[in-house]
Amino acid sequence: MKSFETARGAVLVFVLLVIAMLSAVMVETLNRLSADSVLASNRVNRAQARENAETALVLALRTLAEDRYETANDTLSDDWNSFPDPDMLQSFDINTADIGGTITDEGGLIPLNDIATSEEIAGVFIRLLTNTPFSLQQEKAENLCDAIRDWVDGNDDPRSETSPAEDNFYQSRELPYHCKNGTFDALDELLLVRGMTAALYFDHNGRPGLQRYLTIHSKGKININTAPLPVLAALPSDMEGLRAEEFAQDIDAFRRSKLNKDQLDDTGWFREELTRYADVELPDASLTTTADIFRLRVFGTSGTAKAGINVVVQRTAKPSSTDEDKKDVVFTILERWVDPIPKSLQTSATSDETS
Ligand SMILES: [Ca+2]
Ligand SMILES: [Ca+2]
Repeated sequence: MKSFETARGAVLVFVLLVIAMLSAVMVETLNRLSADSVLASNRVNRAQARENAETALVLALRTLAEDRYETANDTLSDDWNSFPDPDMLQSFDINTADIGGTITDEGGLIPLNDIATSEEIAGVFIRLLTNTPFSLQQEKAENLCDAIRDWVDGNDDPRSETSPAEDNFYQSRELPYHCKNGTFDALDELLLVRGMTAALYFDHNGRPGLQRYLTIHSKGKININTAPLPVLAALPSDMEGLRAEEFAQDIDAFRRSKLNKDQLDDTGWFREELTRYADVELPDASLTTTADIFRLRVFGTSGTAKAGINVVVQRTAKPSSTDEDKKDVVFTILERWVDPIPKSLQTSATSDETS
């Protein structure tokens, strides 16, 4: 009897062991299954987020296409500056939480390559450097401007005696490289130029970086209707410090009002509208009130996934050859990159200057 009970006890222990092992296997399997399904749902979310970002891009281009024939000027009260329009999203049955982004006019920025060839643009650049928030000494600002001109010009004669920036200088560095003697192909190239530091170029201790105010895409002219405040303040050649800042704020307040949009067609509009600035000296030949190159920073979300696309496009009007009333717009992509969006670029240069 006793041996029977012992045997039964042994069987029971064995069965319990088997059940315990099976449960462990099942728990393990279940864990793996749920991990797999989390992975799968993450993958689905990421793909959906990317698709939403592409949708955002299409809607941004549509917004710019519709704007092209609306008015003769391009200003901050245009629809593209408040992208995405909730009504447009609703008409396409798109959830406002799924897409977003900003559209900014590259033409509001200082065209980097023109610093080398235009006295007017070079003057604006130097004033940008000496005004707040950069507050560089005049000599340092002029040397940096000279170094940019030497970087682009085809010769090896340095413009500055105290801070020469031609091939001899770059060849004598610890890691030598050549002076380009050609135009900038990318904004980051500026980091190779004598006098340019990472602290000046990138956002630093809460101060926006110089890169926010320069462009290689737009050429020759600055749009006075969309230029960020520090660029506006750098326009007058007869103002500096607080007066220049006040000028920029007054211009900005006027140009942002939808009521004033029709007054912003001519580059000298403020001379009539804000008569206290009637005699201000501006680089008139280097100003414009229209835009044709835009930076689109759009994103899509799905669950916890987020995907971003950054594109610079040139907008060209192309009237239809067959139907006079039909007006087409052609977009040429000048630059495009996808995730990850550097944090420093996630807010636009024009919208964060209002404080
Ligand atoms: Ca040169
Ligand atoms: Ca030179």
